[in-house]
Amino acid sequence: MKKIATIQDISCFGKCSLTVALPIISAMGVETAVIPTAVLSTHTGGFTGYTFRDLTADIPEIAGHWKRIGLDFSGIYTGYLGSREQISMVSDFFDDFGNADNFIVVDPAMADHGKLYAGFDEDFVSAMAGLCAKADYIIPNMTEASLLLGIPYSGRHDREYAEKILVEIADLGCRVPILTGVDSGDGREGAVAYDSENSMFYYSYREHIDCCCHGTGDIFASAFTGAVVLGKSLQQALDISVNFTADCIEKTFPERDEMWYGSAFELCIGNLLEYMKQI
Ligand code: PXL
Repeated sequence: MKKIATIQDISCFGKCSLTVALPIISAMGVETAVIPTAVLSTHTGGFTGYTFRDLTADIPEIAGHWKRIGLDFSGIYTGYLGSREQISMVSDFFDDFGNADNFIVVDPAMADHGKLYAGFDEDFVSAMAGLCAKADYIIPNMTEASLLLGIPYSGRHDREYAEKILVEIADLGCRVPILTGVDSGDGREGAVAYDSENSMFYYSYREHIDCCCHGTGDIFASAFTGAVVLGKSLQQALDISVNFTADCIEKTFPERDEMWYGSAFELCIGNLLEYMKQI
């Protein structure tokens, strides 16, 4: 059975990071080993007064034990990280567990809609850029991509701009950057990837839905990582994760007042498994 190690926080309520990655990747039939970086009572988007238990000291302890018992993984996937210290530990984890037969996905989850998430600053952004340089795949949104490049967030989301940004991000060191939230120009929205090894772009779009739910970046990255581990090509993995994410947003749309904190991804897991068969 294939195994993925994923390193991110547990937001106990709010559906993101590990509470999204674990069910989605497991449902795909991939064993999911987790290193929780922190336990929060809720995620930080839209809630106030949340608790935050820092688990930084546990990261090298867990990794050290895993090393001693000889674990290895087909994929390593990181999401929201709480501090520069955690980024540096995750970077060590990549050195210890990354190899020629597996791959690393970094979702630089730190910003959206032109703004950094609460608690992050420029130093955090530059540490995250260093981590991205070690990854095979990174999955920023436009805000995160602008931060990684040190350019202002322009609000532009079109394909031409996405291609330009992707080439510049690849120059930072990552093999395949993937931008989410790209506007196709004909009423659709999706993701564009750039494989810097063959200089090819890959596109996948679905009809634009005028609803934005928290945690969709985590849904996309989880499905993408699971699909690549299971042997899907870059184009297939993009199509699977774009369609699954769009389904989740569509399902949430009628319930958006009640579901303002997350998406109804649970109702779409069957669709994901169908896409895995069909695509
Ligand atoms: O979905 C990204 C994410 C993950 N974890 C925590 C967050 C966020 C986004 O706000 O606050 C704790």
